[in-house]
Amino acid sequence: PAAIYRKDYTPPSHWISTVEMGFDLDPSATRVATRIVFERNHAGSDRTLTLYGDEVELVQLRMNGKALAKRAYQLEQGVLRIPSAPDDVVLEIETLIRPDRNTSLMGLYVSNGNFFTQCEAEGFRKITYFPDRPDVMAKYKVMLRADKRKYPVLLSNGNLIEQGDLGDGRHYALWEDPFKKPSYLFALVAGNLICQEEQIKLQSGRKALLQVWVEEGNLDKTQHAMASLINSIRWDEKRFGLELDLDRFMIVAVGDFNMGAMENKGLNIFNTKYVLANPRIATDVDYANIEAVVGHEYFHNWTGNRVTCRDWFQLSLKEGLTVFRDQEFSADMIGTDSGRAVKRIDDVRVLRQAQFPEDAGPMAHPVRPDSFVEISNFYTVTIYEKGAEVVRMYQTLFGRDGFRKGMDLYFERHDGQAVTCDDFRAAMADANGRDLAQFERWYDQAGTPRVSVTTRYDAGAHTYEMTLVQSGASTAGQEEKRPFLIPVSVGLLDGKGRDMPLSLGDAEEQPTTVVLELKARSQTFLFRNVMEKPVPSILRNFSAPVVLEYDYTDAELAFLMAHDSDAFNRWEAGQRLAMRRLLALTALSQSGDALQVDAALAESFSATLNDGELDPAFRETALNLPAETVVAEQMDVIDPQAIHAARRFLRQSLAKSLRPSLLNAYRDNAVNGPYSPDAASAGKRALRNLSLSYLGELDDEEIHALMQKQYDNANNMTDRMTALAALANSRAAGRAAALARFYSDFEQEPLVIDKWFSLQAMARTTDVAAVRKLMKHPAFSLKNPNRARSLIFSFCNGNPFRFHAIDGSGYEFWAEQVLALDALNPQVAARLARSLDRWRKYAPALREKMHAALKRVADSSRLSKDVKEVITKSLA
Ligand code: HT7
Ligand code: ZN
Repeated sequence: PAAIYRKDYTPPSHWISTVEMGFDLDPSATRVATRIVFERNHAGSDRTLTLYGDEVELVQLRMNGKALAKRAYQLEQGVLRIPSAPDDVVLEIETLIRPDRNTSLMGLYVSNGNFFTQCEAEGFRKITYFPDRPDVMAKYKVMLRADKRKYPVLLSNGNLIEQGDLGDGRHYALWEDPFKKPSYLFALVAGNLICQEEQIKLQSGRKALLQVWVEEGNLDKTQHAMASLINSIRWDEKRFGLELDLDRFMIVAVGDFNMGAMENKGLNIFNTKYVLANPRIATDVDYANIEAVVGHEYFHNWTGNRVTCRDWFQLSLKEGLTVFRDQEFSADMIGTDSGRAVKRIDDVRVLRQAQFPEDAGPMAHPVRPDSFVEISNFYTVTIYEKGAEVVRMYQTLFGRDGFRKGMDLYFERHDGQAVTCDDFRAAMADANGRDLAQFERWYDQAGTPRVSVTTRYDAGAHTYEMTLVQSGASTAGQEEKRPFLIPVSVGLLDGKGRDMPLSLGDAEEQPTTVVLELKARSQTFLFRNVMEKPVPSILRNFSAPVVLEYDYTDAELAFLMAHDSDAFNRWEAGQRLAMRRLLALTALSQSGDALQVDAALAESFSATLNDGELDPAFRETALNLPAETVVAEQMDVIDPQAIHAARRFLRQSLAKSLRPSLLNAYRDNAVNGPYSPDAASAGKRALRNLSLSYLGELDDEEIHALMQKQYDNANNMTDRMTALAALANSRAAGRAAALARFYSDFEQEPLVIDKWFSLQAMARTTDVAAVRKLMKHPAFSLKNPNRARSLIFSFCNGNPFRFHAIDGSGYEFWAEQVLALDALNPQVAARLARSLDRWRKYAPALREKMHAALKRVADSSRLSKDVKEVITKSLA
């Protein structure tokens, strides 16, 4: 399949003023009548009207009132072209589709007997022929007709204008969206659903109706999503002055969904995973994720819907910005400084665990890609998470107020438009009176930059020199990287661990943190009046998405871990220390030498664990060792077995030496009373459960009893799941019984059964044979993305020790599943196809077997373009 290039963008030949659609909903034969009013775009390059269709049967096509003769248009490979179209065109199109056979979950499909749509990025063309591109915006009026008994609820975007009976057991609903939107924001839902609703008063005094729609039986799980929606609305009013522009805002939950959720105008459609929660079924992390995703989709109403993307290369314009907004929202909802830091750490963890490897692998692409084959493959951690870091850097450079000014100008200039990342950057630059030309490179250049720092203290002159050198590794198609503008936030600690007041340049103020702007490849900054040799705290709060290299001694890291006022760097110091030990242990494991660890790390960890001044949530995150996949990225040649052995050994050693403290932390952090997912309670549970998980490494009877007791007495899913995971990874006698009991207790809760599969898929004892056995379980289905992710993805991505079995059985399994999934759902298959991205970095014996598995997939004659793009790039 051919690639599409950003440089080839041309404006559309025609704009659209209105779209009217009529749906006769039937699972096996849905008729869609569409009337589109076009007007010529005089800036367009030619007069050829171009519409796209995908697996739709074209029943009728009329132009300006007359049936269009076959010779008046061309229909080739899903592209319908009407050459020399008049300036004013009214097209009437009738299509026929089969939602019940739609397993791709794009366009109109059926899930558990109800109808749902997913149109981003290019799903609308699976409903009708249309100029399905984001810069063509239009007002929609939509008539839905369906059997009233089976589909009592009929929803679409905007306002409900009219509804009634049709007299033949069918009924109708007419919806009108007052706002112009691109086709990717179109949505309809029809089915047997019920809702929780609330009326709220907006900042301006206007009223809005909020609804959360779910299947019957789930109404006891909508409270948290509703509360999160209200909090999101309030937050956007307060932080950005942005108000809900509709009278009605709906969220609908669906069990079959390719991603997390979708921001369709006024009718957000969500994966059930990000809506349904109550203490019985949801963990603290689920509660936090629901809040973040509800916020994310709501925030898209302005950053994505009111101002949208000109073309899909600009995807990060809405996604990076909206992730940044949801990160800030979640941090503000926690409220405390320490809570904010833990949230920041969690976000950076995701970036390092998923985005850094992507940026160093065969799918590396800039935040604004230059080309793609299949746009669905570009909903990546680079577009989302690195994109959010790029947006965050504006805030780091200009402060919250400067950032807000930039946002205000962006909306003032572009409300109702489809624009580019350049437009966003221009608004930030102009609002703050800055030239941000160099900043464009963050959008254009792939790869994670490295910043190497050296320092020199002059005791006589009381000066401290800090030299920063940036470099970027080459990525596919980009050999040489030009220097970025990198904000590097820095503090200096004195011998007692206090922040020094900083004198830099001619500035009179003496802040304790400064943001150095690194623009050249190499730059030296001079701090004056530095009365003693400091310990530098560099890249505070992770001020830029870079790898920082500084030659800290172990003692300096332990010092920063104990004293840095910047909580992020305090955590970072501990991670660096732990990473050093893990890499050394991995090397020992590879050479067959006895594994040993010195007492220093245990001492630092013990100090953190026992420091009652520190928030439990922070202590938990500080004591969590870098993940095996993060360690892997630090190695030239990845050896998953050695990494696993090293990490396990370190966890066991820490558990042995910290046993009494871990038991104390376990006891002291019990949360009594009814369950609440608030950050303080969740933090205590997190530390308590981390303690249990460390203690679990000891695998002795006393600890088995502790796990079992926690499992038996848990009043919430966080504690229950942690106890079950600990049991599943142990030799405890109650292991099998607990797994069986969990299943029978939650058989009726699909989201909990997903957890049950996932926990087993990631257990140390689960090999490929065990996964194959679990696939035969009656509750398993490849068709449901959540279920496929819970077992297959969890194994391939979350159990590196077993997935990378030296006999290559994991890779054979992977190839089989990619092919099986591809026949059902190419998008989900393409995600799984990414699991072998980094094959070239592995030890030769594994690498060859991975290559064979990749070839096996590549050689299949029926690959979707989604999977083909991933595999082709991996093998290139
Ligand atoms: N903007 C939404 C993207 C999305 C999507 C993309 C491809 C295929 C299915 C999809 N479902 C949702 C999600 C978001 O970022 O809010
Ligand atoms: Zn989004």
